[in-house]
Amino acid sequence: MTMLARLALLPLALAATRAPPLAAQQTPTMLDERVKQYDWVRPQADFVRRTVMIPMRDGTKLYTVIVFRKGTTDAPILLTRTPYDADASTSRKRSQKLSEIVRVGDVPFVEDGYIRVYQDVRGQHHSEGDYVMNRPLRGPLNPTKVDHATDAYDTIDWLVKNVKESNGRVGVTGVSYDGFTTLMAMIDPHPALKAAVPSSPMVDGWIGDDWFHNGAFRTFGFDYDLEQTVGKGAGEVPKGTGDDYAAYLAAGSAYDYAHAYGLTALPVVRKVLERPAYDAWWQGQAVDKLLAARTLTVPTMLVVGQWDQEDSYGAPAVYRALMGSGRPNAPVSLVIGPWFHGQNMSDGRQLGALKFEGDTGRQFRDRLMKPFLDCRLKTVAPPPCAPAGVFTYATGADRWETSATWPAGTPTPLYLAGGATLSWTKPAAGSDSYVSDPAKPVPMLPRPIKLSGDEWRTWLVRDQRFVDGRPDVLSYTTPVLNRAVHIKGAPRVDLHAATTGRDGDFVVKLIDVYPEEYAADPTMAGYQLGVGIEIFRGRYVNGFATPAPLEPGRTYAFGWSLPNADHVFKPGHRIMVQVQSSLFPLYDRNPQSWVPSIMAAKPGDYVKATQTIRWGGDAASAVWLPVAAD
Ligand code: PG9
Repeated sequence: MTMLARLALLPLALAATRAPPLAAQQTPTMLDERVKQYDWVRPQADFVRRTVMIPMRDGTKLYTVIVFRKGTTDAPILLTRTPYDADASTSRKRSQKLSEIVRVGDVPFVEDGYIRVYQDVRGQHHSEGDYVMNRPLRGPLNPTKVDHATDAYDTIDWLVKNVKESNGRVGVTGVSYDGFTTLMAMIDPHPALKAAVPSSPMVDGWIGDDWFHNGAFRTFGFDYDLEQTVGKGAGEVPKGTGDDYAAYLAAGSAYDYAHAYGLTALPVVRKVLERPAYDAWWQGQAVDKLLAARTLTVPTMLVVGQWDQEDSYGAPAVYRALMGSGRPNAPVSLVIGPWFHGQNMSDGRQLGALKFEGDTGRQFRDRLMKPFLDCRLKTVAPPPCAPAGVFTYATGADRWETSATWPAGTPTPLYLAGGATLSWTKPAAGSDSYVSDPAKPVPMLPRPIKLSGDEWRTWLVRDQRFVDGRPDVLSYTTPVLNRAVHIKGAPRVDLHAATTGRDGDFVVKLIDVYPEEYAADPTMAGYQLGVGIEIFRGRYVNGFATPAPLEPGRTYAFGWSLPNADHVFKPGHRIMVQVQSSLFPLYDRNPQSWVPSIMAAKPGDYVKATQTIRWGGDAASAVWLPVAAD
């Protein structure tokens, strides 16, 4: 053995002769095999993935992930600011292929040389700072100097100055909360912001987006609050795996439920429970109102799903606000597709039992979203920009349509009438009644109910025959249609109703009834497809900011809109309107006695009430359908 080899063995030899320390003699240890750092992006990857902490104007640094194909230069940036984990948004799979690490909806963009950027919003995941749900615009509701508008501005400024592969032009996009941050970026925007595509944005959480609909509280938000403010994985209220209907009914009021599961410890839960009416706090956050008060400078494509179970209100409301002044200063388009919440950015071939002509999500991205962005963000051979418009998928007819304005139909009354019928002409006066019992609320789905996963995504298109035979659900139906009825807009409910209670909810469903014989797809024979379902909390009949008890026996004219739709009721089908007084457990139960806040009702407050729906004569309940002149 050479001298060198012997020297190399010397330490081992010495160690063998040295008596180990006493502790080692008693507690043998092994090598801790955990590794602190592993970079899953390998040199052979076909993409670049950078993570940076971008400083905001107040010094807070926001974690930002930048991905693009290797070799990219002079490229547009597409930015999303999210509370849903920027890292996860850019590592769908741990892969060395760009098309596998980004989300399905992002593939066409990164494949065509876009720089895709995701950023954790202030206070979430790897970003610094405080997290405030839907952080209001700086001003009366936010005393600080920072909000999502300033954070977007500072982020865009840093990106165009520090990402050398950028061409200096930025688009923002996102779904739901990310649609909200997209809209906020349009307020006092950075000059490099050239286009915005807000999808299913949270716009007005009280009137028609996540927290309430027309004043009726949505219990779905409790799980979300936990996930967003306690931390990832905490997102399920620990109510067990049983029927959500039973769990909420057993708990009592929304406050009782929140208290039972410790949710009142969450500031965001307390904020909502303390504000049942549409007060200045809610009104001050309505993004459509914020945008209507400003001059739009960023070309915008608003997107929503016709069966969006979370934020069906926001995009059409912003469209109305931006178009309200006649012609906005920048192009504004609206897209309504046959989708659940956010499905425009994933597979759009099917929704529940409904099958469409191809992948409508991909069609939207390829034919509408990408051309809208390309023409404004690319500097190398950008295509010409198409005119703004309203692009809707006509369900029932299964075709894309373009309209110059929206709504694109003429309000046409479909009157409730005697014999559980619907009539295009005003009938003679009459009425129907039912007993609404808060102890037996009308379920939103067949039980057992789970307000999560696919059941949650598709509940709006579920066959409504499961409520057949319930005495507290009134159904009114047309004869079989001998011509198509095509609606393009938001049907308007005009319900003349009285209650023996001091308060009451009313739910109206507009339903497409398929023929009992349906050779095209026998599984759809007799299907009762909800085209629009919406609730109205009766105490707000005089105004959302001024709740008041109802006078027992007095007939009120309750008015509200159903979600926007482009739908064709085909010949051979029938139109049905259902009326009921609960939709549980998505909406908390109305006790039907008068209480200051329904969310804090006590067990003794819940009383049965007889609801009387009047039709014809001078109390002609109707659904005003936006009928298109096909
Ligand atoms: N629409 C989602 C949501 C927000 C708030 C409560 C419940 C759901 C979202 O913004 O992601």
